[in-house]
Amino acid sequence: MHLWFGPITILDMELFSSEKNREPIKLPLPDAEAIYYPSFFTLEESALYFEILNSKTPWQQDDIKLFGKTYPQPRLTALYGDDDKSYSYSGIEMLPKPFSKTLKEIKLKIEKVSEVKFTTVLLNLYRDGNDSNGWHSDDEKELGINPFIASVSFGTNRMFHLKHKQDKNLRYKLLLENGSLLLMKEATQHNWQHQLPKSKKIKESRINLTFRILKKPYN
Ligand SMILES: O=C(O)CCC(=O)C(=O)O
Ligand SMILES: [Mn+2]
Repeated sequence: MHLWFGPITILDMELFSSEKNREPIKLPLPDAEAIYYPSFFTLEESALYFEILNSKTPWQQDDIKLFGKTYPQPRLTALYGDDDKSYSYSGIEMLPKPFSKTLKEIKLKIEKVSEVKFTTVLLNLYRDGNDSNGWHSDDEKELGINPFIASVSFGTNRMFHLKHKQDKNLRYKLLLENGSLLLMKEATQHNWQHQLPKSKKIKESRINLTFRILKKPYN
């Protein structure tokens, strides 16, 4: 499964999907622990959840600051949590809304396989291939030392890139499919960054949910 491009190793996870391997896959990332469940939700569940979340979420578009200039974030977001503590990332402070019935249902299903309880979920709506999420780690101090992130995808498939922070030759690509779940735990956020790049070809929307655990006490 390794494709060699000069000194850079790229693991093309599209190959896994085209082989119709629907079993969970432990990603072969050094210094990380990440497990991908290609069909965690059925097609029917995924279509229903996409429809409800797309139409019922109070989506917002915040501004981000890059090199002193302000830009609208290239996607829409919403935050839900089990209390009213704010969550800050990339200079944006968000106040959570209480979990909806749909989000509670999804959270319970994810918690069964994750064996942890999540406190918070950040929703991203990528309206089409012009929307994106730049290189970052989910390593805000509120998430503690080894953050446990459960990332759910509904809607159109999008590529997800990972790069090692120290070893610049280690880069991986994974196709995040409709109805999939990606668990990232242990030192993944410490050693790796991820991004969801733009793609000119994509005209359809995708909704992503990243379940997180906010540690208490936080300030
Ligand atoms: O949309 C995705 O798959 C990635 C989302 C993400 O990295 C984030 O919200 O922190
Ligand atoms: Mn992230």
